[in-house]
Amino acid sequence: MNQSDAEKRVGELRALLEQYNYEYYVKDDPSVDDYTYDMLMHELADLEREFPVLASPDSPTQRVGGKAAGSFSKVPHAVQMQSLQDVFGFEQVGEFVARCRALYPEAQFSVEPKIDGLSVSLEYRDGLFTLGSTRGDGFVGEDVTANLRTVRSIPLRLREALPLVEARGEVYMPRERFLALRAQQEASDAQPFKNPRNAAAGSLRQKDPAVTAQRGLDIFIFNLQQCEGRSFSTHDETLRFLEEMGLRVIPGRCICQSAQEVFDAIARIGDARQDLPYDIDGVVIKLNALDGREQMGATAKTPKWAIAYKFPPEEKETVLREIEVGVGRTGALTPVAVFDTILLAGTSVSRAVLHNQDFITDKDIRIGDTIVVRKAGDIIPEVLCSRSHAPDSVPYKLPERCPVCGAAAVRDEEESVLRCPNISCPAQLHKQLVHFAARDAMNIDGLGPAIVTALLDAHLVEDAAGLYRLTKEQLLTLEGFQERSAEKLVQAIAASRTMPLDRVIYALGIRNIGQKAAELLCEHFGSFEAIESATREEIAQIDGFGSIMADSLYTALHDPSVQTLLTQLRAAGLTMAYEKKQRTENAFFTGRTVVLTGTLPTLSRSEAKARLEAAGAKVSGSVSGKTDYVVAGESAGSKLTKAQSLGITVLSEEEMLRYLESAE
Ligand code: 0OX
Repeated sequence: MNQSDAEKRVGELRALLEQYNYEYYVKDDPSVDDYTYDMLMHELADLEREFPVLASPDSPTQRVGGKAAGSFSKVPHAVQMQSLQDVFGFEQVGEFVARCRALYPEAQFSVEPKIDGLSVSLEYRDGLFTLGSTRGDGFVGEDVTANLRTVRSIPLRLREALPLVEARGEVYMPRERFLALRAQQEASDAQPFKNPRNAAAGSLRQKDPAVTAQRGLDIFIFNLQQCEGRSFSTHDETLRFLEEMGLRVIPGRCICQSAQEVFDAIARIGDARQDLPYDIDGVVIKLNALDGREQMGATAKTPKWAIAYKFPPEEKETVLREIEVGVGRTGALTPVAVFDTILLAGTSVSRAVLHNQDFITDKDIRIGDTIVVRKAGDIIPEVLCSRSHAPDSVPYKLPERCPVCGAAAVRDEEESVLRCPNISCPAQLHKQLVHFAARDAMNIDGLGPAIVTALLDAHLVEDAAGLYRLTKEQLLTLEGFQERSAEKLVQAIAASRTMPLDRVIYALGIRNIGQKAAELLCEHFGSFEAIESATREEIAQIDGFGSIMADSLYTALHDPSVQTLLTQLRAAGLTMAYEKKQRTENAFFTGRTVVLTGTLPTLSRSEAKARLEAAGAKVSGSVSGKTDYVVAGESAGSKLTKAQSLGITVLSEEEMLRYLESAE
């Protein structure tokens, strides 16, 4: 074939493949089978290889053509990507309708499902897909073009080559793809994504577009951000235009006039929710007239011409098969409901904590009951109530004895918790040792739950002090240990002898004494001897300590078994020295409140926290108006969304490290 014939055929093939792609991914109505599609794709790829001058970035062969990027560059949005104001009741929806109607008595509304994914902008110049970006803070996002090109329902070329079209949509992961990905992650011991939204966000932020391509992401378009070469008067017209251009526009929307019509549309979308192959978390109601957008105006982050009605937390019925009783680190016996697996708020759940006997008795939850389980977004699932008892069922009573060691359980009246009082209970010991070795405690690398089980089963250790007597030869008797791994563990244990005092106190796993409390204690008393001889009252006077914490600590330190352990730990060579934390002033972080969320690429949560605190930041667990920065990693969920909706600056780990280093 000569070049001019090839050029002609390449043009035909591209047009055909674009059409088939559109039918398959956008219209969900293919006219050819996969085999024919693949044959044509191969023919095109072969021709492009043979005639490299014919290659083009918008060719259907080039979806996964982009390079793996080191990081995503920032892109300013020409038109702000606003977020929506959430409302939770029909009353507020009615008020919104009334506000619009005050300006436009004939106002019409576009009522659309609210896709639970992440918002992106797609920019087309002269008909070609030139830039795809995340929302970021609404003003500046990240360039994820290479990854978005792999999303098959995003056309690389629009049907008409207008100078500029910028469309906004929601990238999401269909539920089935999410479940398959999760199963795969669980099988390979990778940290699984919690829900389809996190999975979509994580997949879109992959460094390698080839990985994104495999994740099966999809998109629905819901807004025209800007357009040169056409003008419109309603939102509905813009969506129809975007559809004509070949984009996959949000389905299931309708135009309503009265408040009642809007309520009915919300109810209809809510009823159909279960049957959709993707998650929606509410309904968006928008004023249809575009000139009304300017009239109504906006707050700093949200338009006044649209609102999001959020669905109440999802609830489902299931059958309670069993109540498992777990033994916690401090001996608390915790009942856990084990029920037939259900899909709730996008995640499959089969367990929920039942807290204590009072919780079970109040709700009269019995084994075999049909129960109602509820889950809202990332919130932990909970058993709401029992709907009906199975025939012959009896009220459930927690066991009187520890299910692991058989010791008679005692009731801690203050906390209405049942406890195993035996501090040598294997279940408690296991959790204590895992806690002792944890990264944020004694940081003994390589001493995880499985090895602790092996050590306890082989009776090689009986308490934390025993770890320091372990020899390489003893470890070699355990399955899975080799010379190198045994040596490494012995070294890691030895290295932990010089851990600062606050880490040792935290590692003891005393009830109510967390990392912060241990630090406060050390800062206040300066040495272990001073802490040991302090009275209950002296401890309670520490700023940040309450009487419960003081009681807990005092009781533990005067418990003969804890005292023996401490004596043995000292005999084992633990230095238990207090190191005053060096605080470096940092222009960026000192005095700021920072929230960490998601999995950071290189640092553990506790390492990141320590670095931030050393720079004078306060690290908090929840996002609020007081938060200055949110540092977000992979699979960041509701905290990130909340930060974005509050307009809080979101940093990547890389940025956090850069700011830490620049001022250290
Ligand atoms: C969605 C969705 C999100 C566009 C500009 C302000 C309102 N998640 O499905 N946002 C919007 O509209 C925004 N519509 C939607 N359907």
